[in-house]
Amino acid sequence: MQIRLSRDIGSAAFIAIACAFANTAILVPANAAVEPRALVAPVADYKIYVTGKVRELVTDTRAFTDAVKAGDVAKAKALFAPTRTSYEAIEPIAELFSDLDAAIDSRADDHEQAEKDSGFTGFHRIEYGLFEQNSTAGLAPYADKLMADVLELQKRIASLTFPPDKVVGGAAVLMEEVAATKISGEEDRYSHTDLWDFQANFDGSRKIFELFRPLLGTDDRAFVEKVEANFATVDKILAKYKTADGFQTYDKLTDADRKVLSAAVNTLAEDLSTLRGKLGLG
Ligand SMILES: [Cu+2]
Repeated sequence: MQIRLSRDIGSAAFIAIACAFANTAILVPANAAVEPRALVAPVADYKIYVTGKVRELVTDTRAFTDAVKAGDVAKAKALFAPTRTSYEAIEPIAELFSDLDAAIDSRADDHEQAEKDSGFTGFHRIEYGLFEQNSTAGLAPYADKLMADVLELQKRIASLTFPPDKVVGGAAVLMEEVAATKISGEEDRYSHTDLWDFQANFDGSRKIFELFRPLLGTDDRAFVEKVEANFATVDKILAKYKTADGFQTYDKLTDADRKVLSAAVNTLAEDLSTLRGKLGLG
C-alpha cells in the first residue's frame, strides 16, 4: 500500500518513505534485542551479589569496630582496608542509599568544618583517628554509629528495588568518579589504602557488566572485547602492587602506571555509559 501510494505521489516521496523504512529496519532489531523482561534475571543476580557483600560487610565491620572500641590501634588499622572492600564493591548503587553512603563513606571535605565537623562520621572519620592521630581516643561513638549504619544498610537492601538503569548507570558513574577524583588518592588520604578500594570498585562494576553482557547482541562483540580488555588492563596494573595480605600503599604507584590506569578507567567510564543506551535504558 505504501508503494502504490508513493508511486502515485511521485518519486521524491517514494525515496523519503523508503528511507523512513530503511531507518526503521535498522533501529528495530537493536531496540528489540532487550525486552524489559530480559532485565529481570541480571537484576535478581545482582541483588544476590549485593546481599552477599553486605553480609560480609556486617561481619567485618563488627570485628573492625570491636578493635576500635577495645583500643587496639594496630588491629584496627590492619582491619580498616579489608573491611571496606565489600562496601566499595557495591558502591555502583550507593545512590540508592545516599543518606547512608554519606554517613558511612563521606570524606572530611564533604563537611564544612572538615575533620572537626561533628557530621563527619563513618569509615573515613575513624581512618583519620587511627592513621593521622594514631589513636582510638574518642572513636568509640563513631564505631557504634558505623556499626548501626551498616546494619541499617543491610535492612534497607533486603527490601530495596534495584532499577536496572541505576545499576548499569551506577557502574559508569563509579568509574567516572575513580577517574576524576579517586585517582588522586583522596578517598583514603590518611591510610593510603586506595588500591584496595580501586580493586573493589572495579570488581563491583565488572560484576554488573558481566551480568548484563549476555543481553548484548553479536554486533556488540567489539564493544564487549574492548571493555573486557580495559578491565584486564586495570587488573594487571593493580596486580603489580599486590602483597601477601593486600596492597601496597597508594604512593607506591608509579606515574606511568597512574597514567595508564586513568586512561583505562576513563574509557571504561565512557563504555559503561554507552552500555546503558545499548540496553535501551536511556
Ligand atoms: Cu567509597
